[in-house]
Amino acid sequence: MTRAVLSLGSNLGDRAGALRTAIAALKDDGLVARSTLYETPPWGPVEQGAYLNAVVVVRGPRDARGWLTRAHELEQAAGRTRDVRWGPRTLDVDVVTVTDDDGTPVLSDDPELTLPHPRAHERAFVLVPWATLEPSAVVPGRGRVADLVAALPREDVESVVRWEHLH
Ligand code: PH2
Ligand code: MG
Ligand code: MG
Repeated sequence: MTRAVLSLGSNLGDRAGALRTAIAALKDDGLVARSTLYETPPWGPVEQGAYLNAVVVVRGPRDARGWLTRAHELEQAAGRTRDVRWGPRTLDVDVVTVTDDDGTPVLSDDPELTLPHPRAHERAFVLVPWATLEPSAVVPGRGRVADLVAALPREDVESVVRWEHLH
């Protein structure tokens, strides 16, 4: 068994519907915890609309590669087409960390599945929702989630706004 942290994002079409459908589907995969939905400004070089983001924790019999396969299945089910890097998408599911049952982090420098996710430790749209679920979780080589949030620029943290309770 492994435990995985997944980051979900959408900024095209029915954003909340895409996230909720994916989270519901993950109940069959050992969903342990899910954050609420957050609205977040688009990060990166591409001009695009605001995202809804969420983070989930799952635990199940898959290995790291198996979680990536599951992530891609969920993206496909949401009608994802692979287009511009960092561009708008109906659903993006990224594997952030994977941990063995004895607590050993899975590390990978495979370009198709880098673990831990190479940018998660500096993205408020991952860290802020994650910190609500497991603030003491560690991004291997980077530190505790709560400490990583505390190290972010304040405007980054404030730009990640709880969305679900408003809708
Ligand atoms: N994902 C990206 C690019 N930029 N910005 C936000 N706010 N949230 C995302 O999930 C996101 C992004 C590429 O995967
Ligand atoms: Mg992504
Ligand atoms: Mg992705």
